[in-house]
Amino acid sequence: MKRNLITRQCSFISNFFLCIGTATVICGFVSLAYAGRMQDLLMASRASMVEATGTPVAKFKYPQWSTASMSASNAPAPAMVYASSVYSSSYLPWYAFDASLFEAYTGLRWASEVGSPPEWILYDCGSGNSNVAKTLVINNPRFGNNDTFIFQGSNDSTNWTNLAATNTLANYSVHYFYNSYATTNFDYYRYFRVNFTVMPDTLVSVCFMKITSAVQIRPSMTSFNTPAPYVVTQSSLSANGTNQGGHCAFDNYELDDVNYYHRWIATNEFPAWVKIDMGSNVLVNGFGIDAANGCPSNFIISASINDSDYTTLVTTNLANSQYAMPGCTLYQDIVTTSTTAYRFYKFTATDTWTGAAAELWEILLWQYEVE
Ligand SMILES: [Ca+2]
Ligand SMILES: [Ca+2]
Repeated sequence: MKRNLITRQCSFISNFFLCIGTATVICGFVSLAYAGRMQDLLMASRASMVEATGTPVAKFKYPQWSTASMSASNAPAPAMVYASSVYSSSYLPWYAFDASLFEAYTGLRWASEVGSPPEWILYDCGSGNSNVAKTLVINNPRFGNNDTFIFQGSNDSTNWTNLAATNTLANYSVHYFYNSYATTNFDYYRYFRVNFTVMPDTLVSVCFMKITSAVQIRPSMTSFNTPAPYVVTQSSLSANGTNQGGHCAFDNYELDDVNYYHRWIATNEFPAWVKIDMGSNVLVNGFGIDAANGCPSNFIISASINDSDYTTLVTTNLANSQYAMPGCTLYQDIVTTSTTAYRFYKFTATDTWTGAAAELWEILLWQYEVE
């Protein structure tokens, strides 16, 4: 059964992505202007995952999987998202899976009705599909202060197995912060849900969720070198405002109420790059990218063991496309087949869609386990 699942996944990927040589051509795109608002985003077709070539081809212990970027409760098929209740038609469950990170205050989110727990939100992989979940990413809610939840899996949507320990989302004063929770159960399930069992505010609200078979392997950086041994450097820094250093691309914040921006923004010179030193060689074969105004159109992800000799892992060249990628306004997964552990990972923009200074709001580092 697992072989069938892998075959299905590979067939899907091969149909969906076009890979040429060691370069990568991004085949998914979003039909939006970078400055579009959330409503515009919802009209967009979603590029949920981009595959990059690399050598050698990895043999992954579990299929490289993450939840789709939903554009409706049942799109893209066969995935479906639903919940125990909704506050109103303005707070639909699939809004939690629409891949927009930086919308916690005004953007689209799922909200439950006002009532008593439990309330839950459910992702269905679709008939005949099942996957392993190793990480749940969920942002703190705008409403739903200190909600306690349990992450669960099921194959009949009736009998549920706990996949991770019970957790509590932090106070919504930091509701733009998003967290990664590792699971301890690696069985295959069709259904995944987050079941809220304690709701001090009597309702729960979630802007962003992502479930994946990868492990998030970097911490939340609170300065350029905290926590050790991680160190973030950059080619240049804009002098505009605070919280725009390179480490802000690795801080798990999109925005906050006080300082607003938590992003890296360079001066208007190219190439512009931000780099993270992991302190030791670590395998990274998946990247989650999110950017906005200065979204790179020409973008390279490279890696090195000595900070001198760099190997290109991902290259995009979409200078002639208005659909700038990667991660332009929407969170986007980029998956590689790299099996090599590197110490330094570098993210270089050689141009942006608008020609404005390069920005990267958030870079997640994923590791899909290799056999
Ligand atoms: Ca959302
Ligand atoms: Ca950030």
